[in-house]
Amino acid sequence: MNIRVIELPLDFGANRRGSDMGPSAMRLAGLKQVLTELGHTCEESFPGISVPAQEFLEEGDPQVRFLKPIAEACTALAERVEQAVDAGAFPLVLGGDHSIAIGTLSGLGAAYRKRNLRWGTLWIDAHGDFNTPESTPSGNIHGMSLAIACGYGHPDLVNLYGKFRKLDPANVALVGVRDLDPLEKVNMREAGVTVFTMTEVDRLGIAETARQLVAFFTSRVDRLHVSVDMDVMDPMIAPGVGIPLPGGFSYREVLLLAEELASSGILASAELVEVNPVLDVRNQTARMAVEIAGRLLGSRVY
Ligand code: DIR
Ligand code: MN
Ligand code: MN
Ligand code: MN
Repeated sequence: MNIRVIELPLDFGANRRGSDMGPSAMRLAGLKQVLTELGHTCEESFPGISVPAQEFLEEGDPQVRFLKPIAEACTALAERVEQAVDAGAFPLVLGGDHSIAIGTLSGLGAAYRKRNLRWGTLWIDAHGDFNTPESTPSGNIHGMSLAIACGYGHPDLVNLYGKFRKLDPANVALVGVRDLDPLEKVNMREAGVTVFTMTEVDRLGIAETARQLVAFFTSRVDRLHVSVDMDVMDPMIAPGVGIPLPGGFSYREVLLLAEELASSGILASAELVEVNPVLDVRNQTARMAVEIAGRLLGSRVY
């Protein structure tokens, strides 16, 4: 496969700074080597997307902090993601905080719409990222990105890269969820997304959860995108994230899930976000992210 790595070093969407260094940390953790050893060709999207320094920007509306620079960067990302799909490549997007998914999902939405393909997204995250400017307790856009792609939120972001709904919430599943805001839950129920909370994962076990997720997507879409927020992991393994939350995926659980998704036959793009080297211990969160990418792209023990 030809994998196109697209980096967006942007950390305006969250409160804690430093996830802008995520792409560099994942490169350092050997991403390119892992992918090429699997037999893939690996190209970088060049030139990279440049992001202004946060210190010199106005925060703007406190309910949608840094709306303007995030919209600009996400528009540039959407173009690159669409071009990658057009070129027949597998877009692998590296963040950055999770607000960058607005760009990724917009680019995918545009690319699949013109091909008349059904597509879905698996959101692997401790959070729902389903807030709107009305429901958000923080004003942080990384807590809104999935809602935006499904058509709920600030019009400048919902209509970014075209006035159409980028992603059908009926084709969205979340897994690993263990922290939702009160009104965010209401938004999610209204939209009708499918949720596997961490409690559900505990009940079913990871093998059955993965089986049900693969069945969900293969029965309804032609193409699957996977968005991995590293805070889904247990902080023991991945401490380098903005909001470490106890009770996350174990090392083995996430790799099994990634392998099963890879075997689904419909996985067509992926995204790794919220790696924060400033908060990390010896780059282990980036190394975990690279292992996940490897399994998603075909790495197997035997
Ligand atoms: C919280 C935290 N739900 C918010 N969200 C996220 O600010 O909207 N943390 N996404 O990673
Ligand atoms: Mn997230
Ligand atoms: Mn986040
Ligand atoms: Mn999260």
